[in-house]
Amino acid sequence: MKERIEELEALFEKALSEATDAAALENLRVEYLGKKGHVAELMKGLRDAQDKKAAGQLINVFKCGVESRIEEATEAMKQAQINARIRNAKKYNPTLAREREFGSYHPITLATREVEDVFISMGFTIENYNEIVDDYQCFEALNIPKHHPARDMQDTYYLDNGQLLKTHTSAAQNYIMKKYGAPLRAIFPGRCFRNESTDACHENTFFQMEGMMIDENISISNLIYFMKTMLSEVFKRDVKVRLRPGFFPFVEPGFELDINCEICGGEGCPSCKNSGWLELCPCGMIHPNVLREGGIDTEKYTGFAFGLGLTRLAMMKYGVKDIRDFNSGNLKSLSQFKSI
Ligand code: FA5
Repeated sequence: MKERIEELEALFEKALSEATDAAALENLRVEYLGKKGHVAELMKGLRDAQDKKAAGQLINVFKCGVESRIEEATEAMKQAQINARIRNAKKYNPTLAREREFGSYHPITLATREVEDVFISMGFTIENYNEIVDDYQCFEALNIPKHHPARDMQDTYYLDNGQLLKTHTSAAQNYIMKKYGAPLRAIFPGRCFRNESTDACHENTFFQMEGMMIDENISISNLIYFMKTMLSEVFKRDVKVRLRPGFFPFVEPGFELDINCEICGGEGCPSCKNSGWLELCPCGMIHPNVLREGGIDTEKYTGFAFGLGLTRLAMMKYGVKDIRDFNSGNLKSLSQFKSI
């Protein structure tokens, strides 16, 4: 009996060391402790043993040993599984927030800030104005009465109450003149809306930056000086521009300031409608009717105004071929501007 138990103990230890999962342990339990297992077989042999008491004690010690070894192995296996799960689980990383990709400024925001910095350094204030305005602000106060043909160039979206989405930042001119009076130097960036078909250089929603300077003895040379300074500071390189006569009812005289297309170098491409030039910043001397409507003494003061196409400026500055990319929400293309 003793030899048989020692033999079974050795076999059991070997099998136990080879058991790698719960199923193998269960098989071992059945093999040794089950109804037809080795312990039951030993108990049967007890009948023939000479010293039944001693043999019974040996079987009992063996049985308890098997039970506790299987229990220990089961516990160890459970613990190993838990440890493996912890090891393989994604670890909490307290520095993760710092490793994450940060968002980036939209290129139009970057361009706006650059232009703002230039004008702030020249004593201009930055003003804000509504996107929803009324007919008076957008047109009538700007010397564009009802049925004036100039309205055709700026169709927009009308609300049921007669208000409209502003077509140009000039819509704030009257409000700002009335707010500050003369003398004044102000710029006011803003989103504009036009009901028109889109192409590589036209959007139905785009940004402009209006600028106004009103003081005594303001002339076209002041206007040209500020436009030149702004462009050289923003582009930080020589850019070719041209000034030509332009008509806007709220300035007299009026000019179109075009930039040589930075995409094709003036050869002609879809970004400049194949003309080699892009209308960028119309400007002019503020019409006396507009000054008067804003409460400015036209005997004493004159002024200039400009309407910079901020979205087009961003196109030219960053080499964006299609204006529609700016509103596309394409993070892949927009996020590359973060380091600029
Ligand atoms: C105006 O909006 C005038 N208010 C500008 C002005 C202000 C003139 C003060 C004189 C004095 P215009 O419609 O041309 O003008 O627009 C001005 C600029 O905005 C254009 O040169 C262009 O750069 C930009 N712009 C106009 N329409 C669009 C459009 N659909 N998509 C993108 N940019 C546009």
